[in-house]
Amino acid sequence: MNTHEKYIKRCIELAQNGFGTTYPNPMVGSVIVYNDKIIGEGWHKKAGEPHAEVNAIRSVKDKSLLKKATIYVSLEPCSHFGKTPPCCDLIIANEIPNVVVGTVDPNEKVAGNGIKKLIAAGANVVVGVLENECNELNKRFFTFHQKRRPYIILKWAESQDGFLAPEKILNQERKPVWITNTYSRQLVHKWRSEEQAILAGTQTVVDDNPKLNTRNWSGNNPVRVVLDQNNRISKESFIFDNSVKTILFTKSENQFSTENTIFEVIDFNQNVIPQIIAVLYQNQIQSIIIEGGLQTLQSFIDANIWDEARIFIGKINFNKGTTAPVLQKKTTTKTYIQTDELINVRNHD
Ligand code: AOF
Ligand code: ZN
Repeated sequence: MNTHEKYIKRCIELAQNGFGTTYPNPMVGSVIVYNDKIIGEGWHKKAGEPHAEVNAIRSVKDKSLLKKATIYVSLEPCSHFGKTPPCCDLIIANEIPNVVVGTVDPNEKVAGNGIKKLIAAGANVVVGVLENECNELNKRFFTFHQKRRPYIILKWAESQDGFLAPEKILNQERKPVWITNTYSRQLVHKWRSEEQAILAGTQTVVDDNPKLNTRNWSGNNPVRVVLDQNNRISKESFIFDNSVKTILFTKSENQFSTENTIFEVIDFNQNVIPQIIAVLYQNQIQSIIIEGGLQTLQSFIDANIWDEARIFIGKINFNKGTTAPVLQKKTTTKTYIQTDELINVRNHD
């Protein structure tokens, strides 16, 4: 690891302090170095509050050193007036001669303009240090701006023998059968709290009446997104309890939205996935976790519109039942949550 990488790595560490609080802004970290020593550090904490570079510059005690220093930032310094003024202008005003940038800001309001402005002002600018790591840090923000859709995580649990659910026993009330252990279930609630939205298909909601919240983890509840083409979901279901913002995709127009329950009419004769993600994009949703069933998960896979899959394989065997979704396995990592195997697949298409 060379010197630039060492300091950008520190920027990434600092940026991560903002996990969960910077939305809709990205996580950004910055360090200021003079004579191979860090003389200032900062990170972006919250939208509307100062950017990383501002906090880093403010933290430098002897401001006269800035004229000889290097500022490292995990993301290109901004060039626009948003909720806060441009960071480039502050760097230029403080006459910091060297700027090292992890990666270019995908936000079209910036998108290289910050770098151009710094170069035009005479700074030495290096771009693309630990670029992949800096992109990964803000995978949700990057996907949202570059692909104009949320970052999509597919999640399901399957039995040892590859089933999503056991065979339905006719004329008997169907109770949900747990595939995963309690630790995995809590982890799923943590994951839900990390994304802005959660999606479930009609059948899952009809069968399981899920709450789709984070009750086993302290954290934000994601926006609930539910497909209900023919208004089959009972109004008594938890998803209609108004406790969390809920968006329902339906085909009929005679549904009335309330403050927390919003009906969106889409054309179910067309592919629904692009229509859904367009609405999510309009709602500024940068990430979503898709919690099945089979039809919903498989349709995202078939459309190849997904970024990451998190698959639990439990200890249980069903022998018969609903087959789990089929995924072309790509970059895969495996971990274990007690007895459950957890497979993480990234889609790099
Ligand atoms: C930076 N440093 O620490 C962050 C940046 O509304 P504003 O003023 O907060 O601007 C938000 C945009 O600024 C955001 O969408 C992204 O493009 C950039 N974020 N830029 O120079 C930072 N957080
Ligand atoms: Zn900025």
